[in-house]
Formats: sequence, structure tokens, C-alpha cells
Amino acid sequence: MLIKSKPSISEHEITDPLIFSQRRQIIKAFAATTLASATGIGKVFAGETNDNRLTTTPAEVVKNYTNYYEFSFNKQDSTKLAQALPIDPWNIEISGEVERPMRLNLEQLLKQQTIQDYVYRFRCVEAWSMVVPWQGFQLVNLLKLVKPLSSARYVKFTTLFNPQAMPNQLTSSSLDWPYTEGLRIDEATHPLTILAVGMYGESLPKQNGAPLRLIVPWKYGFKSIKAIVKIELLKDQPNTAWNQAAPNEYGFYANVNPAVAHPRWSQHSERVLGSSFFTARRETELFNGYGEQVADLYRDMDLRRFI
Ligand SMILES: Nc1nc2c(c(=O)[nH]1)N[C@H]1C(S)=C(S)[C@@H](COP(=O)(O)O)O[C@H]1N2
Ligand SMILES: [Mo]
Repeated sequence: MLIKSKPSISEHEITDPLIFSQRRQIIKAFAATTLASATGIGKVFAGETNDNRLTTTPAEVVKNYTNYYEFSFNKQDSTKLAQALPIDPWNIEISGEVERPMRLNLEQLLKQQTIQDYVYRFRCVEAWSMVVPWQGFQLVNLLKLVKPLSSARYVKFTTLFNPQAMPNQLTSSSLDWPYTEGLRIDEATHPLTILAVGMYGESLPKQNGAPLRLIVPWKYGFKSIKAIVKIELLKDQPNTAWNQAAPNEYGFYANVNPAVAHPRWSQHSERVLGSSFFTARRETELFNGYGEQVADLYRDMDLRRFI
């Protein structure tokens, strides 16, 4: 399945021999459970822009600079502490306004899905950004299985609650645990919205949200919730962790928008992870450069009000 055939993220960056062999590894890792063959893995380049300076962020940078507040508010400590998270076996519950609620283990789920590459820009609300080759599948393909009712207007996601492994779930009151996020149903079923199980051709590292995380590339990074155990289809807009903690700073929509400043800093530009100290910041784009694909979802909304 091809969303965009003209990659602006140069193809050689993710098909070099090392990455290719890594991709074979991830396929091997999923081989028992996935129908995809080594050659059957599709590649999806999305979010074309005119900026041909874009390259994939080095994997080591992405793996060692993480936001995972269940473990720590420090990006290096969260990377280390996350290694203690038990992720096997892993179950996911899908419930709410659906005809067929389900409880699946990850292996069962992967059996039903074809894993593809999705090379996406990722923009944190803190004004840093990266480009990551994820492996995963479209969320819509999972939602179809449970047959959403017409009353399902929102989707809520919940992270694992395991305070033994995730110390801040006991000791920090900065967020209401477990971490939650949400999307409107048209956002959740948009072809750019994926559930990721891998990156750079390997299983998802624990610190990056293993074994299953959401990726919504046109929204600020906090929407891309990690370690998902529950997906609920709902009639009403759910409360979500960051929005609840600071509604004027972290909106429910959280679409990347350079014209709307965070109350404490500008969103005009971003620091590109992995670039040198002397490299110019990148001009942030509306919808993170995915406007052609997603702007229509918000055509009747005032983006200054619905942040
Ligand atoms: N459960 C959970 N999901 C989360 C977070 C978190 O702290 N806990 N941090 C979010 C934020 S703020 C960002 S920017 C991204 C960071 O993803 P990365 O660490 O893989 O770069 O994850 C998001 N998902
Ligand atoms: Mo973030």
C-alpha cells in the first residue's frame, strides 16, 4: 500500500545494507506471527514536503533521548529505567461502542496485520523533532475487527499501569496515571495513523514504547502514547493525561501548528535531533508537513481555539 510515491525522505537512508538486514531481523522476530514475508513488507513514505534536506535521524539518537514520564522526567534516565518493563506476554483490550469487543494478545494481533514501514516526521511539543522509520500497521485495520458502532465518535488509549516497573506511577502526581490519550474517530481511522511495533527494522525498544505504541505524525508527540493496553471507542471526548494536567498548554487536538505558541515558548521552529550545534533550526510546518493529507479533517474548526 502506497500513500505517497514521491519520497522527500531520501530512500537510500533506510535501505542501506545495515537497515535492510535489521528489517530482516524484525521480520524474523514476527515471522511466527505475521503473514508478511521478507519481500512482502511494503514501504510507505508519507508527508512529502519541498525540504530535501530531511534525512532519517540516527537510530542511536532516537533510542537515547526519550520522553517516558512513567519512568523519569529526564530523557536519559527514562531510557535506562524502561529496560525493566516486562512486555511479554502483552494483552490489549478493545472495547466500548463496538459490536465485537476483544481481548487479544500481541501475537494474535500481529497475525492479523501486515507490518509495513512508515517513515514519519515526529515533532515534540517541546520544539525538537526527528524523522523515524517505524514498522507497524494502520490503526483503522485493527478498529475494523471490532466493528465500531455509529455511536463511536472518539477513541481513547491507555498505557499499562505497572507501578512496580514504572516508579513515577506511584511517586509523581504530575500526571493522572495511567497515561491516556485520545483521538476523534476520523483521526483514528486516517491512513497516516499507525500502531508501531518496530523502528529502524527492529522490534520497538522499550524506551520508545514497546511493544505497541500509537504514532500520529501530524500531532505533537505527546499524542503518540506508548505501551498501549487498552483501546476504547467512546461517544464522548475522553479526558486525556496532558490535557487534564494543563489544558491551556496541551490541547486535546495538539495539531502541530507554528502559528499557535505554547504559553511558555514559540512553536515557530524546532531543533532537529542529531544535527550539529551549528545547524539551523527547522521551520515548523502546519500539521508537521502533512497538511495535504489531514487539513480537511479540521476544515470547520478554528485552529487557534481547538489547540
Ligand atoms: N505512556 C507514555 N507515552 C508517551 C509519553 C509518556 O511519557 N508516557 N511521552 C510522550 C511524549 S511527550 C513524546 S514527545 C513521545 C516521545 O517518544 P520517544 O521517546 O519514542 O521519542 O512519546 C509520547 N508518549
Ligand atoms: Mo513530547
